[in-house]
Amino acid sequence: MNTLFKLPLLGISMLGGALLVAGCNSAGTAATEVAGDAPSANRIAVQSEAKTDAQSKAQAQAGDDHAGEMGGMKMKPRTHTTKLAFSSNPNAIPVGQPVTWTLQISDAKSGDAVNDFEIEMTKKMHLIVVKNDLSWFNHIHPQFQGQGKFTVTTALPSAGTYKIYADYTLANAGQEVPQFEFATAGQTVTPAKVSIVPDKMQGMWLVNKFNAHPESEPDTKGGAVYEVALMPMPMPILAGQDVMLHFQIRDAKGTPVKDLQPYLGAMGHCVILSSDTNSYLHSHPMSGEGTMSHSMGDMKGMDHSMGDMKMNQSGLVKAQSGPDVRFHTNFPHAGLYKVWGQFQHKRKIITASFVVNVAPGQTQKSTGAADEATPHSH
Ligand SMILES: [Cu+2]
Repeated sequence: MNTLFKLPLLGISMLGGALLVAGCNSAGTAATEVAGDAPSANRIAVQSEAKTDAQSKAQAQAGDDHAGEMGGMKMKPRTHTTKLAFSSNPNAIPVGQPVTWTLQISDAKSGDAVNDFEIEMTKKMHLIVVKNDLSWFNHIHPQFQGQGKFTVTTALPSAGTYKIYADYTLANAGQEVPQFEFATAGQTVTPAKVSIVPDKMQGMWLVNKFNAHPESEPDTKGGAVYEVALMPMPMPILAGQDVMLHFQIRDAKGTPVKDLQPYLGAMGHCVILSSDTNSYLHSHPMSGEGTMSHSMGDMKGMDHSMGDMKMNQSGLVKAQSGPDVRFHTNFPHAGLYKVWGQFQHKRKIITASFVVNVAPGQTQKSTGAADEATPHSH
């Protein structure tokens, strides 16, 4: 696994570059791209040309079950970089009403539509939508319409600034996650005032309760209550070091749920954002290999296949399991992060969120840019 740390570092230094542009298409909806020269009032795009190093590591580690493919993807030369143009109809997005969003992906240099999307976790695009104070989260799947175009119809719960992370993998360029900010109707894009506080440990665990909801409808009330526990290992979490995020899904009374259903081809999904909203990590459950190298007492009797993916050739998971689902990740910087784990039970989605504090790693320097230029191998 150490070899993963020696891979070229791409991307995170590019996250800081925000470019603004507005344009109009013939349908009367405004489109905003990540590259261009005219500023826009309520649209801000932040292009991440490549995944962060931490993402590479998290993905590679999470991808042990198809390590050859993941390894090959990492080494693949980047033949092109894409840009995202976001538009909506209507252009001013009213709160609480379904609006159709269009995400146009094109080659950053030529402007040509990009079409070589690979299917990752059953989808060509995973779109994470957050309010930019990290108080609200959604995970939706725009439909590919051809010619680089994706559309999705979705609603936003309250007025303010939202940020999207369009997570896709290209056959000829690997994974890219352009970010984009926009405001709801009548609002202007305002910088995030994220005031998250770390969840308190209860012994080894962070424990919160959540209501299950229909897929991609986080605001639908009335779902069953679940208790979800998260044990980060080791504690404290250190920047630049591998960490395991061990989730345990329990019912409202605290009884472990042993019949979790696969969700999007995995036993769970874990999305992590830094409190400045710029660092995006998306992790999939660990494979069986090496996952029991830590032997916590509370894991006694745990089936070794729990939380592990058993892929068939079409990449779909067959197993049903629970209550434990474990992810490997690696936080790039010290600071606060919000973690969302998503799991499926009885055809409803449990979105469990926690705030964790990441302490400086041993090799971490004080300047952000330098951190990313220096691989942390211990
Ligand atoms: Cu997804």
